[in-house]
Amino acid sequence: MQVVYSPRHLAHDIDTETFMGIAIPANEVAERAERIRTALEADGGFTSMDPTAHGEAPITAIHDERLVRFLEVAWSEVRAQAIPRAFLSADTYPNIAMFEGMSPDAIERLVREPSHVGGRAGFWGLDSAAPLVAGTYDAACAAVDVALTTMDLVLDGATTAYGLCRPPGHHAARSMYGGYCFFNNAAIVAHAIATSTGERVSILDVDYHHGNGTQQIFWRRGDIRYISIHADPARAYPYFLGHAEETGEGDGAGENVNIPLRAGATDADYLEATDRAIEAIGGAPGSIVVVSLGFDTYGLDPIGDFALTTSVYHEVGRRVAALGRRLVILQEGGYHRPSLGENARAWLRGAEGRSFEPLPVAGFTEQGTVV
Ligand code: Q9C
Ligand code: ZN
Repeated sequence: MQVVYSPRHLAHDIDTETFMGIAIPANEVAERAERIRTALEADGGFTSMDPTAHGEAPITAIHDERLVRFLEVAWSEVRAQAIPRAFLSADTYPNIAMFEGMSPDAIERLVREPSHVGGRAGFWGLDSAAPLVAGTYDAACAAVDVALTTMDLVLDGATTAYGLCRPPGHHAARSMYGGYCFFNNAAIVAHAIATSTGERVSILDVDYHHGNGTQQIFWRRGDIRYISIHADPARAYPYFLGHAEETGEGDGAGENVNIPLRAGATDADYLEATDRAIEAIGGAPGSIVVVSLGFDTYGLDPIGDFALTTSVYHEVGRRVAALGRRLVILQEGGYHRPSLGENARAWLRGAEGRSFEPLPVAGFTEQGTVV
């Protein structure tokens, strides 16, 4: 399988995020992508290539151009406004209750983007967990190029291809970044496929978290079906979207399929959910599926609460590929660094119908014992 990778992700050089008012060690770090790259190289069955530049048009086809401009200048504004921080995190977010009683028209006329960069980050941001640094914009643009180059491989005839996107994308909505995501790599690709082929496209999101951004972007669209398996938002980020009752509206009615799972979900629970998701994909025409691939469903993930093992990723990859559709597979989350490479190898080998034999990882076994 071809793997698309760019070292430009290293520019999004993060070591701290904010969580409920305090600074904690960052989860979404460069080591994640490097672990996966190294494991796929060691496998021998994967060929790595650089992305090609696709320009800004595919991004602004999905995102508000003003969000793109904010992300482009945010770090220089932090410096220009002499804000003494190692990364940008918002001051104030516009909670919808702030505007209660105002008409949509009044909100549209009167509420505006502030000039203070802490206010601007609140205007465009979802949460304080997406630290923005000097190289974030360039890395986010590179992740989109990685995703679109992976798409090109599949449009040119590959059955499967994998884009090692970093930063991830599925929490980014049309006019919002957040949840470690800046541009929605999978949504940009799904839209580009639908536009260039005229076919319907399905997105299968198997990250632990609900992809609120992808759901928002395609909520009213009949040409792109979004199917997500994730932690119930009652207990997990992004908290306010991801319920089973969210099924889409207008042309998109019935095209949004959310499958929330309980804490402690096992391999068996996950395979059952996978079969439901596969059935939902099979119910829509089209020959290409975009996979938002996350490994924060793993039992040892520091921010998830599922109990999955490496072997189930092989089986999920196998079942998804058995649909007989071509797969554009894009990396989203997954924060237990020692297991990321093996979990990616397992999933991708499954998707190619190949067997999976675990390779040793220094200092780590699946049970968590240091050897
Ligand atoms: N204690 C993705 O997996 N909340 N994003 C973190 C940490 C934000 C996850 C809380 C989680 C965002 C792409
Ligand atoms: Zn996630």
